[in-house]
Amino acid sequence: SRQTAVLAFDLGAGSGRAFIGEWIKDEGTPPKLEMQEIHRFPNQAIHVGDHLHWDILRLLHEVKTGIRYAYHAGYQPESIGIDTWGVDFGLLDVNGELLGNPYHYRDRQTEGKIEEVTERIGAVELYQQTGLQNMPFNTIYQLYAMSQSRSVQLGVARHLLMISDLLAYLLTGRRAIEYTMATTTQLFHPSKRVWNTSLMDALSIPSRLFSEPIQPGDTIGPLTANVCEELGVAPIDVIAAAHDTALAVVAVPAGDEPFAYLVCGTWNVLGTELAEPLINADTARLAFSNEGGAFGTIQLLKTLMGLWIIQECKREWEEGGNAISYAELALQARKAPAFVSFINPDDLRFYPPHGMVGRIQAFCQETGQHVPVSEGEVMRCVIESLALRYRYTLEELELVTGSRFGGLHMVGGGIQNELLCQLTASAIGRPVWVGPTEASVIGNMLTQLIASGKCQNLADARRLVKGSFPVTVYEPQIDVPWEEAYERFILLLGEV
Ligand code: LRH
Repeated sequence: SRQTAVLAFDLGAGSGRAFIGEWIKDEGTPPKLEMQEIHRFPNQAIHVGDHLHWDILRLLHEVKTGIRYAYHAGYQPESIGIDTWGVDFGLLDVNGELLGNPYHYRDRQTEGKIEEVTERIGAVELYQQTGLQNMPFNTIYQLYAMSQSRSVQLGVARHLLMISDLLAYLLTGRRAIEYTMATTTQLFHPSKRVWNTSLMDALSIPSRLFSEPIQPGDTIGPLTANVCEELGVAPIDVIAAAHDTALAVVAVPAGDEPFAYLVCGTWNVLGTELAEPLINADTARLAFSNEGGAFGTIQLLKTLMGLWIIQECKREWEEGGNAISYAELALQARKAPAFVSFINPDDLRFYPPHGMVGRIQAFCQETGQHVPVSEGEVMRCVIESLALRYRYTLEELELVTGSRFGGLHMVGGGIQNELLCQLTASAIGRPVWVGPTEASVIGNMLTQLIASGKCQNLADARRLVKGSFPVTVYEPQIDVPWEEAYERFILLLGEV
């Protein structure tokens, strides 16, 4: 058999993971991808003074540890890919030194900045030029906030790198900004596919920071001699992976037909793959993003509240002395009565950390609903609301694209929540096809395999996913009054 090993790092807001992917080709059978977990580590946001930061040096350390572990486990990967969440960045000075710790996208410096920027640019113009949903944490608002507060770092910075680019730079010494990550900044022109320097000028964001993006699969460079010596490894090439969301879509086991997907993690990203951006009055009104996908695709999507609410509730209960597992929470949610109270999960009040249970209760109180108290009641309320929100967004997606999707592909860590998958199928009244879980990791591996010629293209890569990982189908339950629940939920979206 012929074998190739690649090493993929996928860093999310809660944890980072390293996996070895082995591409295996035996005589007479289609190739297969097998994966092996090498390392897993927490990613912890840190409050410093008034700000919330990522601990970038700890993350660098963990990535190095992952490389070392891969060697210890007997692998000699051909290449390494690192992917992370979007929008966040590090700034380098003229000597290439990192200026400070990157801000966390939940840092409060961006509060009110959507309103200020919209005031300056105009809502219609802003969407026309960026094709992106206005999320308060988008890079544009972070940089605008820094510029407004006369950030010294911003004043002396020469280069901006997104978090994945930054980690690659700290390992290789090569500065490159990858295209799909660039498209999460809201400073990139979606159809011209260049940096929007006039928008930067209008907001006093220095355009000198941004270099021409490279594409997923392009080589960034080999590990530096220092890193090789420190880790006792060969100068392996680091390959540009892509935005974690873009990579998760690469790993959706879809065929040739248009498909809808939900990437389920701390965030939920619901969308469809297109060849060209779709920017019109409907996509503007409904706030759909045109993010760059891997291999020339455009991802028309909406970033929705994800499992963050559940993660925060769990943490709060734990801190209150009630250490309860996800499995136990799911069990209690199953037992709790259905359709009692709903929240609008995308209400901005649910974005910041701490006090989540109280905020859910306040929402229910303000909207005249039963206030959930037990863990099971709170979970039931959140999971049903997420499922109803998916239906709402899927219908919006169908409205703007004119497609009717036969079902929904669900990928990402959140699909381990079986109740969420089942309730989603029921809420949308169609099947959901669930898997794979480690979609971003797999997409990362596929990008490396396309770069080395083992996979021909995106369609070929998706065939490899289908041949290598199982998909679970959830059918909608029809004996439950979802329609009535959905009507109540829609009323609620307008209310707060
Ligand atoms: C998901 C994600 C999403 C957004 C958010 C900040 O991990 O990348 O697409 O960009 O993080």
